[in-house]
Amino acid sequence: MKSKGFLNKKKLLISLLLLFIVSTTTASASKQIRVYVKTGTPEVLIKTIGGKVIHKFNDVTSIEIPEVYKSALIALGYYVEDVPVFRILGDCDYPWGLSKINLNTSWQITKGSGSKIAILDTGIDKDNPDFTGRIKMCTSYVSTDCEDDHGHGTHVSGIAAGTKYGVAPEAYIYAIKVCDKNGYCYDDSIRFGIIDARKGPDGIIGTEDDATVISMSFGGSNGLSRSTYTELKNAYNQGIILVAAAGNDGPSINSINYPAAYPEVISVAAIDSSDNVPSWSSRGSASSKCTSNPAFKGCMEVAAPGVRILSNYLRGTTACWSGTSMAAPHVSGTVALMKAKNPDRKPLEIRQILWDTAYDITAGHGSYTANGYDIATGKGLIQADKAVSLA
Ligand SMILES: [Ca+2]
Ligand SMILES: [Ca+2]
Ligand SMILES: [Ca+2]
Repeated sequence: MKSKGFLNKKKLLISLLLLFIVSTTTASASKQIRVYVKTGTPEVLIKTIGGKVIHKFNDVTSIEIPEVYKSALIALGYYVEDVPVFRILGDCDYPWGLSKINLNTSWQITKGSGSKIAILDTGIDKDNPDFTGRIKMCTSYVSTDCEDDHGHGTHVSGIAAGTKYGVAPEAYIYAIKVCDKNGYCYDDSIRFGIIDARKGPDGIIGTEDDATVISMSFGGSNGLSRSTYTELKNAYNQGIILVAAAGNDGPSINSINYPAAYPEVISVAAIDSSDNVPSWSSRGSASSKCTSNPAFKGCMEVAAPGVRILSNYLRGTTACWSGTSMAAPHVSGTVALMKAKNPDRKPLEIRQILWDTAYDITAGHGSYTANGYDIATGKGLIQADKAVSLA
């Protein structure tokens, strides 16, 4: 009886197959799916429909078949169950950079409340709930206001201070738009942006609401104009910590962009989730001066997560991006935490603590690195827990 039933089923199946083949040639040519059937389901049948056995258990057998035949098997009365598919927890399914810089103990001390991070970029996705109530300044030297029409500024802001993906999720954000929708940032816009950061929302330099840190994820091989550089130095002398992406022009030596290459600006390299330095991350000077004082012109200072970083994007969505642009706001956020704990720390003190507490990326980790100071990662990967506790 049983084998007779099978033969009938098979005959019916083959006629069904013909129908399917006629009606769905393109689909059947493409997609294979994996399903469980009862162990003992005739293998000749599985082969007939272009399938194959994958794993056999006592009760069920997993097989791969063209997707179009799944319903045919069910129609014939066979037991068919989808084999669920899981994914490895990849490095862009969560903001891995936050655990990489060790935020847990620092977050027990502060989440950045009281600090103001001025982000000179393409603006910000203003109504994203991850920034609600914390965008205390919104100016633009490119368009009507700080609304982001590129995505870069929102991504960087999310890393520095976003609620879900940010290092300092309680810091205030000064969204200062100096870069246009194509990603170009003119020196005159930057100069206005630095002045805004120096003043803060009250429009007066030297008051409580002046920016704590200026985060700059832009760069170029030429320096700023003389007057804009003067403005940047004024900001530094005012006590504002300056952070910039080192650039994506590696691996050649001396490839740090401006403004990161300036002595006043913390130059930030990128590392991936395994502490490797991507070839594109710019490299600093090999001068022996850098070893003792990475604030010297052209030296790399520190490294931070910058490969496959999950953060906010336009219209409430997220994006997974790589670049020293993504590394710099990890440092800006960490500086915001340090200054939230101790607002009296001067820029050079903050930098010294970042250098002293950094995790050395050694020659065993990727190329172009060495024990101690190196041109790819400077003093190494920033460590927020240690830096905040010493701040
Ligand atoms: Ca002010
Ligand atoms: Ca520098
Ligand atoms: Ca090193």
